[in-house]
Amino acid sequence: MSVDVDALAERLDRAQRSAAAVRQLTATDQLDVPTAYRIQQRLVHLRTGRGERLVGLKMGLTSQAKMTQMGVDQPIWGHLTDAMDIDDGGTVDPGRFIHPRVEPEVAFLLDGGGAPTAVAPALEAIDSRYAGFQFTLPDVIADNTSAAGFVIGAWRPVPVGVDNLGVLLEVDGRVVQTGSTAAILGDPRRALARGLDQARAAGVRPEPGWVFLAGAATAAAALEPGAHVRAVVEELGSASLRVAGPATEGGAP
Ligand code: OOG
Ligand code: MG
Repeated sequence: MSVDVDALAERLDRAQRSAAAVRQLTATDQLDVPTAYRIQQRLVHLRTGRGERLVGLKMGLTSQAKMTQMGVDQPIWGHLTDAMDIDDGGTVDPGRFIHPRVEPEVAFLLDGGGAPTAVAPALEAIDSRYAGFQFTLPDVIADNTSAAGFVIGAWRPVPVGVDNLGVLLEVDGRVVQTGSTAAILGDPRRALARGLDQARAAGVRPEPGWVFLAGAATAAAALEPGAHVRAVVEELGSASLRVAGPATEGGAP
């Protein structure tokens, strides 16, 4: 299989930077999973080459709800950089995204060995670089698992069990998704173990202070201009963000 890994990574990188969707890579190139991860590595390398810093890893498609929503049936892993970091309660500019969605997550804080030292409720903004938010397994792996932004709530010590905590996703104060952390491969810590195994096999070593997103427990919701979004995880608390909207643009009330 002869694939121009650099050219495909550059295409996805341009799509992200210009917030303009592209066709699925698999529309023109035959990609297997290992090649797709090589494209992702190259894509992340382009970002770090511009000064972005790696700050963590993520799992995706670790719940049945997400696999069903996206029509892809295998967990995947990706990279988080500091450019994706959104303050808890912060406001994001929708102009940086193509067709963003948001989902509730559980985040772990890692020590150098990859062991979790703390846990937090989190939100992930995902934004497929593919038209129609549609992709095959190799496409979404190459696209760094649609990673676009993340919000981490307050860290707290990891409780004995994080495997059966209720999860809510609220948009403008209305609950739009409900679930349980049990939906994340049975236990978010399993997603952590699986993600770290896969990352290490690819030569990625977690650094102390890295964040790990275990994957959404529920389907994602559209992230609309002006929206206020909150994830609530039982026992852990909440994380929120606001999208700048037409009502607040240009300093209007
Ligand atoms: C792929 C990323 C999935 C999750 O938590 O399941 C993901 C996508 O749905 O675009 O981040
Ligand atoms: Mg996610």
